[in-house]
Amino acid sequence: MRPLAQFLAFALFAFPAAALAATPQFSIALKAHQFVPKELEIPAGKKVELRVRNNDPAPAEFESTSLHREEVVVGGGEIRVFLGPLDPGRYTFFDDFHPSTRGTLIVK
Ligand SMILES: [Cu+2]
Repeated sequence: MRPLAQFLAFALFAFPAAALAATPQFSIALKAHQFVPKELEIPAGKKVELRVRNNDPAPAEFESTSLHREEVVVGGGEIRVFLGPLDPGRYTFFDDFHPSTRGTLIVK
Protein backbone atom coordinates (compact mmCIF):
# COMPACT_ATOMS: atom_id res chain seq x y z
CA MET A 1 0.00 0.00 0.00
CA ARG A 2 1.09 3.57 -0.61
CA PRO A 3 1.54 5.73 2.50
CA LEU A 4 -1.77 7.61 2.02
CA ALA A 5 -3.71 4.37 1.59
CA GLN A 6 -1.97 2.96 4.65
CA PHE A 7 -2.91 6.01 6.67
CA LEU A 8 -6.56 5.84 5.57
CA ALA A 9 -6.76 2.13 6.41
CA PHE A 10 -5.29 2.85 9.84
CA ALA A 11 -7.67 5.79 10.42
CA LEU A 12 -10.74 3.70 9.57
CA PHE A 13 -9.55 1.05 11.99
CA ALA A 14 -8.48 3.36 14.82
CA PHE A 15 -11.10 6.13 14.96
CA PRO A 16 -14.18 4.11 16.00
CA ALA A 17 -12.12 2.64 18.88
CA ALA A 18 -10.97 6.12 19.87
CA ALA A 19 -14.56 7.42 19.82
CA LEU A 20 -15.68 4.58 22.08
CA ALA A 21 -12.81 5.08 24.48
CA ALA A 22 -13.76 8.77 24.75
CA THR A 23 -17.21 7.96 26.21
CA PRO A 24 -16.87 8.75 29.92
CA GLN A 25 -17.72 5.82 32.17
CA PHE A 26 -19.43 5.92 35.56
CA SER A 27 -20.36 3.15 37.95
CA ILE A 28 -22.92 2.52 40.62
CA ALA A 29 -23.62 -0.62 42.60
CA LEU A 30 -26.56 -2.16 44.39
CA LYS A 31 -25.69 -3.38 47.88
CA ALA A 32 -28.26 -4.57 50.42
CA HIS A 33 -30.96 -2.90 48.28
CA GLN A 34 -29.24 0.50 48.30
CA PHE A 35 -27.63 2.33 45.42
CA VAL A 36 -23.97 3.09 46.18
CA PRO A 37 -23.44 5.97 45.73
CA LYS A 38 -27.01 7.24 46.14
CA GLU A 39 -26.19 10.34 44.09
CA LEU A 40 -23.96 10.38 41.06
CA GLU A 41 -22.79 13.43 39.13
CA ILE A 42 -22.30 13.24 35.37
CA PRO A 43 -21.51 15.93 32.78
CA ALA A 44 -24.33 17.62 30.83
CA GLY A 45 -24.39 17.52 27.05
CA LYS A 46 -22.31 14.36 26.76
CA LYS A 47 -23.05 10.76 26.08
CA VAL A 48 -21.92 8.66 29.04
CA GLU A 49 -21.79 5.00 29.89
CA LEU A 50 -23.22 4.00 33.26
CA ARG A 51 -22.28 0.60 34.63
CA VAL A 52 -24.79 -0.75 37.11
CA ARG A 53 -23.45 -3.62 39.18
CA ASN A 54 -25.79 -5.70 41.33
CA ASN A 55 -23.91 -7.05 44.35
CA ASP A 56 -27.08 -8.56 45.79
CA PRO A 57 -28.14 -12.13 45.01
CA ALA A 58 -31.67 -10.99 44.08
CA PRO A 59 -32.37 -9.55 40.64
CA ALA A 60 -32.93 -5.80 40.41
CA GLU A 61 -34.32 -3.49 37.77
CA PHE A 62 -32.61 -0.21 36.97
CA GLU A 63 -35.54 1.99 36.04
CA SER A 64 -36.04 5.71 35.44
CA THR A 65 -39.06 7.45 34.00
CA SER A 66 -37.18 10.68 33.27
CA LEU A 67 -34.26 8.82 31.65
CA HIS A 68 -36.57 6.41 29.76
CA ARG A 69 -34.68 3.35 30.92
CA GLU A 70 -35.84 0.03 32.34
CA GLU A 71 -33.33 -2.81 32.48
CA VAL A 72 -32.99 -5.92 34.60
CA VAL A 73 -29.71 -6.58 36.41
CA VAL A 74 -29.46 -10.20 37.52
CA GLY A 75 -28.01 -11.02 40.95
CA GLY A 76 -24.23 -10.63 40.81
CA GLY A 77 -24.50 -9.17 37.31
CA GLU A 78 -23.66 -5.89 35.63
CA ILE A 79 -25.31 -3.90 32.85
CA ARG A 80 -24.06 -1.02 30.73
CA VAL A 81 -26.53 1.81 30.20
CA PHE A 82 -25.74 4.52 27.65
CA LEU A 83 -27.23 7.88 28.63
CA GLY A 84 -27.38 11.34 27.15
CA PRO A 85 -26.48 13.80 26.01
CA LEU A 86 -28.64 15.10 28.89
CA ASP A 87 -29.78 18.57 29.96
CA PRO A 88 -28.63 19.77 33.38
CA GLY A 89 -30.92 18.66 36.18
CA ARG A 90 -31.75 15.87 38.60
CA TYR A 91 -32.95 12.54 37.29
CA THR A 92 -34.21 9.92 39.73
CA PHE A 93 -33.86 6.20 39.21
CA PHE A 94 -35.03 3.22 41.23
CA ASP A 95 -35.05 -0.55 41.46
CA ASP A 96 -38.52 -1.44 40.22
CA PHE A 97 -38.36 -4.78 42.07
CA HIS A 98 -37.70 -2.90 45.35
CA PRO A 99 -39.23 0.55 44.70
CA SER A 100 -37.88 2.09 47.94
CA THR A 101 -34.36 1.61 46.53
CA ARG A 102 -33.77 4.97 44.87
CA GLY A 103 -30.96 7.14 43.61
CA THR A 104 -30.41 10.39 41.77
CA LEU A 105 -28.34 11.32 38.77
CA ILE A 106 -27.14 14.91 39.00
CA VAL A 107 -26.36 16.29 35.57
CA LYS A 108 -24.34 19.51 35.45
CU1 LIG B 1 -39.96 -1.83 35.62
